[in-house]
Amino acid sequence: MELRAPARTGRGFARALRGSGLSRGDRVALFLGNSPDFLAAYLGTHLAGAVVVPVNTAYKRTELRHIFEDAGVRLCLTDGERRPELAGVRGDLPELETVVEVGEDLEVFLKRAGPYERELPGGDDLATIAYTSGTTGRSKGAMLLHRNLVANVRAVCEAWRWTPEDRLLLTLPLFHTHGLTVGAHGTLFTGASAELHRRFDAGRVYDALLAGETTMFFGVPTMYARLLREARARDERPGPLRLYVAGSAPLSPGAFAEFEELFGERILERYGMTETGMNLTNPYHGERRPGTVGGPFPGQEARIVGVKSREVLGPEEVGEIEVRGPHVFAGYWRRPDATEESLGADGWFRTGDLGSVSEDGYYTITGRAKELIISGGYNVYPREVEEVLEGCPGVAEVAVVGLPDEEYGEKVAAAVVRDDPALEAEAVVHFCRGDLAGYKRPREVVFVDELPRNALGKVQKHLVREGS
Ligand code: MLC
Ligand code: AMP
Repeated sequence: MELRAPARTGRGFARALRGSGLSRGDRVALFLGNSPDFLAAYLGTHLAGAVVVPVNTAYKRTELRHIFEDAGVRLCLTDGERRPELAGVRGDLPELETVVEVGEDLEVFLKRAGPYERELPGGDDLATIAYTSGTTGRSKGAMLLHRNLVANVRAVCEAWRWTPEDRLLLTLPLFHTHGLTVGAHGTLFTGASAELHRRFDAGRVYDALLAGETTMFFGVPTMYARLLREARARDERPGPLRLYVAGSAPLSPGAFAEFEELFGERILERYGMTETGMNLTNPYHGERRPGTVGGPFPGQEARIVGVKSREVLGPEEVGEIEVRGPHVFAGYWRRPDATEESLGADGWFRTGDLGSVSEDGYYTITGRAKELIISGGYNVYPREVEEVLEGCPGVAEVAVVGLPDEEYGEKVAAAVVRDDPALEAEAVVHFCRGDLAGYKRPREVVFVDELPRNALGKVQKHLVREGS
């Protein structure tokens, strides 16, 4: 699938939005797989001055209901695969006036062209509400302004020397930061090209790399693990690429070294998040140091502060990573409390990630201050899974933790106290089916007599992890 900036269709989508009575600031959800239609609708929504709400295609009805309700989505573009899931909650969403499915339905929609004057949104206008898992179990909408997105893509293109001659092999999902605001934005911003795949398939990616037209590949560590497996099984090796980038989860130094051995390339690891886009990067020229994420992108700042003291720490001291710059979001949608907790009046954003910085400016992420599981580059907040499992008949208490996993980095595991001795692990996993995306469902369920608690009654997750 060749990705060309779909200007005509983008404008067509903008006109159709206007024709449907949508105005500036209205929310439009994109709940569909990677495709040129996704990108056309994305650009068209922005051209119409409306706000994009990208939705993870694995989401089930509870997740969908929350996001659509919270964002007040008026129109959704979806595809045949996703439509039934959305149909299951449509009745609960009075604000959702229109659902358009790609294909014939979209063609009809595009004919509804309304008056459209070219009036681009301003830098301070809201561009996107990107939902990111929340500590309370409910995901929060990160408000990204047009100027945040522009600052981010400028910094990325400068740091990685992106040029119009580049051709990116883009297999990351477009509904998340990595695929969208790095992969797609960089391509469109520089006027480069991209080969867009519907989904990541290691064999297909390997073949595409062998074909020799790609200059860049971006992936999460799970994708690199699968590419390494593919390489081990094959004799032929891809020629040199200008740039391989890894991020969204930690890349192990072992994978970095094996990749260099088999592919002859040093992966550039970088660090980002939904609220900020890209924050830290290993250098394009210069040493790419395994196990680190390098230093701030151009025009940005980063620092390490004490978790309790909030004082700035020196080299090699572990604390919370804070970042500041024009890429940092404007706060959480309708959540001033959460915004205040994470975004200081001085502009420093508390990432919730722990790390340290070396004397020569390389940051290392050592852990998380927030209770977060990252499985294959997808974030899972234990509380969200616990809230669903607490409703499972036979479950008295539950604690969800992340355990190390070879393929996905971490996997979701649940320790369950049951009040029905006949309750089985499969039933617990099955119970989540309608409510949680597949990657959030526990891969492991252990039954325990009681959950370890401290004197205040709080579950001690590190003990749960050790016991699992
Ligand atoms: C899929 N499955 C997962 C999973 N992905 N399980 C655990 N963790 C995951 N990440 C499960 C599905 O639920 C399904 O199980 C089964 O695996 C097969 O589904 P699939 O769709 O065929 O999966 P697969 O193609 O194998 O997906 C693996 C993957 C994908 C690595 C290609 O997870 C992926 O695209 N990850 C990238 C996520 C990403 O873009 N993150 C960036 C966030 S932005 P079942 O039981 O349901 O049948 C960010 C900021 C930054 O973090 O810095 O970039
Ligand atoms: P998300 O909220 O989905 O945008 O995920 C952002 C989180 O992914 C960050 O807060 C980090 O915990 C994690 N992350 C991103 N890149 C890296 C990386 N290179 N190494 C370790 N963790 C990362």
